[in-house]
Amino acid sequence: MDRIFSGIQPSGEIHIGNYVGAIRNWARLVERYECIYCVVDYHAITIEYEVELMQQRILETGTILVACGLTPERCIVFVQSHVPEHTELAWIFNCVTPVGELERMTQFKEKAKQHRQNINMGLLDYPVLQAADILIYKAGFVPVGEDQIQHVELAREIARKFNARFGNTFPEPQVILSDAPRILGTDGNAKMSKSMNNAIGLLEPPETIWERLRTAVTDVNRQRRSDPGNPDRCNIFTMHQAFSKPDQISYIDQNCRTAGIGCIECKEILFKNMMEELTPIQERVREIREKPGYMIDVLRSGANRCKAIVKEVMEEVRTKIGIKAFWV
Ligand code: AQP
Repeated sequence: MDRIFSGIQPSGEIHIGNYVGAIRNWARLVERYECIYCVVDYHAITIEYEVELMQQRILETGTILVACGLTPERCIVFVQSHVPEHTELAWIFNCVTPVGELERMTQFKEKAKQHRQNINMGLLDYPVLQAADILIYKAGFVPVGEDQIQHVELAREIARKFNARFGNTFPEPQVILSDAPRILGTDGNAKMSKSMNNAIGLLEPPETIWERLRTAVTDVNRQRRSDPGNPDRCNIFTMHQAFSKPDQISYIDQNCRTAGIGCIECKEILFKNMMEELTPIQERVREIREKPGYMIDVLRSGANRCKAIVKEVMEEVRTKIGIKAFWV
């Protein structure tokens, strides 16, 4: 079975962009692949964060993954820092990665603008650690949202450079995109992000979710109820494509263009469909939270399963680069 790896940062509230862009797809892929999913806490410390909240966020992120169907019976879920070989391999990859490649990464440029007061090495090195996360499992596929395509391309390049210098070791991983690889925020402008005030949280109560949808930007050219709209320019329509049934999607497409329905009616249909999908997840999250120690066991056994895999790969890597303990 081919192996899949992907990760999510515990950098804030998981939102519906993370869900339809990544997590929901991860759950679908467990049937066909050997899947390893990771809460990437070392990535999350590359921006300012609240130390006292981190442990809780890591646990909460893992809980959401399990509640979305990524149970330990179907795949591995673990925390990046629990398997320190990821950072060891990142250091080795640093030594084959040109700095110029990292400086041209779109995410680095955007984050550097957002965090001018803290443009640290970790922010620049982020994709190298990501490459190590993927390649340490020799994963062939990486299911991510559109924003991560460039980083996976870099992981391929790092694999090529390592293989060329030290001999064939790593596969070149391919991206798998979901059917909703880019959801904009409620501002209808920027990518929905944990760190921006434009997200709809997966665990938010229905009243809050409705309020965010009700006020979300639609096609800006549709000023009045009687104006025809353009679904291709409307982020609510993109969300319909992720949450609504095919007949509803074509109903909305046609009736938006002819002003047959207004934006509020369109949002009400979306809200109903969204809650149908989110309510069972929210319930499962509550159930998991009530089982003391359950998540700790999931994450501990996930880390142990990963350690068995990475031990062999790191021995191979250390040998190939000429650095290994003399007694091994
Ligand atoms: N808006 C989005 N639409 C589709 N997919 C998305 N993803 C993130 N935002 C969207 C995908 O979710 C997975 C996990 O993302 P992440 O937590 O590792 O990092 P991120 O892309 O940086 O997510 P955020 O929410 O934007 O967080 P911050 O604000 O902390 O940077 C990835 O597969 C990502 O593509």
